[in-house]
Amino acid sequence: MQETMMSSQDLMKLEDKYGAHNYHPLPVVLAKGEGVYVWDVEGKKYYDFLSAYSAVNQGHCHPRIINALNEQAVKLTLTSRAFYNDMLGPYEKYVTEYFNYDKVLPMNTGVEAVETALKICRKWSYEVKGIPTNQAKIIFVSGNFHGRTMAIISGSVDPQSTTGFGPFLPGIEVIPYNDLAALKEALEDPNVAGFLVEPIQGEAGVFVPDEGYLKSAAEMCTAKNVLFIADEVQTGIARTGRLLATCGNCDCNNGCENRPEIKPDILILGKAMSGGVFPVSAVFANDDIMMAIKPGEHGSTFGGNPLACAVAMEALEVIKDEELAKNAEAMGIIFRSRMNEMIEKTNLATLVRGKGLLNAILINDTEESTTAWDICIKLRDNGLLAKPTHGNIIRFAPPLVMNAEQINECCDIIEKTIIEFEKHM
Ligand code: IF1
Repeated sequence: MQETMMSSQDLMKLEDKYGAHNYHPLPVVLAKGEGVYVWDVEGKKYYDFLSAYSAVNQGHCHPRIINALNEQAVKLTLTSRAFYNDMLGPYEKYVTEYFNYDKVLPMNTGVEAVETALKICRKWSYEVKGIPTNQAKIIFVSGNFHGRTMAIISGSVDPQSTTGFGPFLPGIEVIPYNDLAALKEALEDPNVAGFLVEPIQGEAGVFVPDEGYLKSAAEMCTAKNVLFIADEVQTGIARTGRLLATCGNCDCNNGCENRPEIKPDILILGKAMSGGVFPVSAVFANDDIMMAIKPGEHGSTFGGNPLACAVAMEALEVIKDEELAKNAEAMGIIFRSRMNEMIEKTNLATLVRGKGLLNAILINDTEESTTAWDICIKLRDNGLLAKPTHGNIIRFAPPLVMNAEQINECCDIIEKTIIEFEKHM
């Protein structure tokens, strides 16, 4: 196809005319990515501080991952699961050892993996726990984001996710996040099968729960024979400064300094499983749970395809070889320290929070204001791309390959932009 020479404006018009209006992107049109950088069609260079919502943890177009993609792409890309292939078994062995589970059910997108986890949980609850058929309940927490499908939005409390899409899936109960008393009460119901939670709530605005919340929640679930289901689609794969935000007993030698806290009964991963090169997601569980799913009861055309297997194994090797969990931890400490220094100099930013390189700052204005958005437009002009989550919260999540010099330069850009912005308010 002829190399496009269209301008950003022309390309935005094409999307407006021919594409569904299900997004409101920041007005910038990207054409190239490499490591922590992206370039727009006019050739302007930016730091990427969104990483495609933590899918590009290894950096844009990581050469090793692209090479794995290219090598496999000319051999065999897709067989469906109607037949075996020479990549899936080795991949399944690799990732189950990497994350320390008996089995994996390979899918493609994050929401498919969350749906898969809910189905495994329900099936286990009828066949193993003994909940009466069609009575299983799964607990979600308020402020969650697990994707956009009908079952998943049935557990959402965000009007933007739910308005106009009912009726919703029964058997879902929503309790407050970071509230052990609420969980304790909910777990009194003998028909509860599972508890689904993000270790840090990304979309809600990078909400880090109280120290000990996850561990206590997992213990309470175990005591009631309820499955603790961790959605690490966004927090996993080294993003929060350790391999997993729940840091299961993985003994994965991934350079994790932190001792294991909890091991989810069901672990959900996506996004950076492939380094942003190909849709790869996965659901992990031990045999006593995973074997509740029998042949023909669940699957996907592309789930576990040879291309996904090749890309994901290399993407996870990169995480280990480049010690990206450790780097995310170290760069995150610099970032939050610099943001706290900035907060001293401005009334416009009031708080920085996060773990590793999943952080956010609170803008001192109402949720309804456009201030956070307007600041992101100025950040774009100054060569850094970020986007507000809800209203007045800006998420900052660069690729984990960022070094100290780059993170400091980015903090300079953020500080300069916010202080300049405040002067002209
Ligand atoms: C969009 C949000 C982030 C996720 C967690 C499952 C999924 C996601 C914790 C589903 C996906 C993406 C979806 C993407 C924007 C982004 C997002 F703003 F939507 F909420 F990151 F916070 N669990 N999050 O964060 O994975 O099916 O998308 O692969 O919808 O624009 P998916």
